Amino acid sequence: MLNLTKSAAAFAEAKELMPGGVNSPVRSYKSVDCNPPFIDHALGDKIYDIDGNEYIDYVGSWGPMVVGHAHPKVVKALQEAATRGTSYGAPTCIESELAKLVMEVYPSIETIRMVNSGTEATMSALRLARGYTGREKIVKFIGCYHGHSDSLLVNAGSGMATFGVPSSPGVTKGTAQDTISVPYNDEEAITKVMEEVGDEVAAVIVEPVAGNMGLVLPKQGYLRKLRDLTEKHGALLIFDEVMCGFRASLGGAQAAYGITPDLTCLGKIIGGGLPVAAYGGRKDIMAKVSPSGPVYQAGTLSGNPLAMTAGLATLQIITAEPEDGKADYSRELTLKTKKLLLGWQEKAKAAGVAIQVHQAGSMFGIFFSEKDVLNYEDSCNADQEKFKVWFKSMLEQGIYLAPSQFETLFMSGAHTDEDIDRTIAAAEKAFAAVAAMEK
Ligand code: HOZ
Repeated sequence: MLNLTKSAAAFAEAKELMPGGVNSPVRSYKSVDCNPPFIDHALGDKIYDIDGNEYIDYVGSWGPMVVGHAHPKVVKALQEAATRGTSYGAPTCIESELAKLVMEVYPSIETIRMVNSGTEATMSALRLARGYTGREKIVKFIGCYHGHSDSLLVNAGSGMATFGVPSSPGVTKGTAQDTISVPYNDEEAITKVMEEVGDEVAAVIVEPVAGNMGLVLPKQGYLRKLRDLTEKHGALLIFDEVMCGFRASLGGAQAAYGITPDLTCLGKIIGGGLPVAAYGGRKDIMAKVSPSGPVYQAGTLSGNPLAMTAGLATLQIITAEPEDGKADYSRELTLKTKKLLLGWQEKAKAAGVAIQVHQAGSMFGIFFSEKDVLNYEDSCNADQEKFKVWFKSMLEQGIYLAPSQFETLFMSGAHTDEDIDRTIAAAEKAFAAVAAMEK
């Protein structure tokens, strides 16, 4: 039995200090009815709690830790950078270095603005889309989560789905009425909306690979349809690749599916574990951003030298030319992920438990469902009680997963074949626990 005595005491104290004891809701483990391990440190593929338990980590700080925790190259670069001061609020060369590298990997980004979080990136991209088009409405997809700015907290996924409150109190009717939500992967629904009000729509924003209703992949041709419809109606297409950027493929979903959005939002990996996000895209649109143009957006810690350093060091590792005969970084992660999911499928089948697994490069997810999951409704219909039992069994066995079926799991370069074998073996026991629920 996992000993979480110290974590439980730390959580009790934190609950007196912070709402629900946490600074971001899903971390509270409320949805899986147990106390969260309080983390002491993390290294490579592993994360360690204050009770001394070691886990193989597939949360990876919810995505950023693509090269594993405390990678020596990232740590060294950060140590050196810290000795030169931690914030200047003034331009630096490293901002341009990171910008250039991101733009090489994302050719659709012709101009970029660095910000501090995915929320800031999507919020700013929407303001820009409205400023550029002179229109007010935006279209988003049910179960997609784009951070917590008011316009986007309507029918949202992630913690909103986990806690069953997909639209938040505090968002004014005026704001909500400019946000139109449409089911994901439903060509007919989006076509109808665009036919009705397309000329008032500033932007269609989408997670091209949806990661916040669990991992849900776009149907073939769906992203092309969004591109065609937005072009037809003069609306901008915004890809929120905060989660799937550098993951669905090195060049994100836009490279994997061959669709060029007008604007892209990036986050997570771009900061290598420090708070960085960015929005960017077509030059003529980005030219509207202050001080080039009138659309205002600013930030004291934007382009922070430590954050830029961690992002640059991380991107340099994942974009490096592979050594002779080796697959490139992203490909390696994809192959490892595939191996893990094949193992899970095999063990689930042997236990007689129906699951659906999804993969996009190094992102992956599991649903306890007989039928495939294509949208938020399907995701809600998956068996969350089974997920809970499975999750707890995995945690007991030292496998650290996101505590909600509405989140995504991530592979890193630090995960080993041994980790994958251990995780498959743990899943076998966890599926047996799920099977036992039915007896
Ligand atoms: N809910 C976010 C991920 N989809 C962030 C979770 C966290 O950092 O607690």
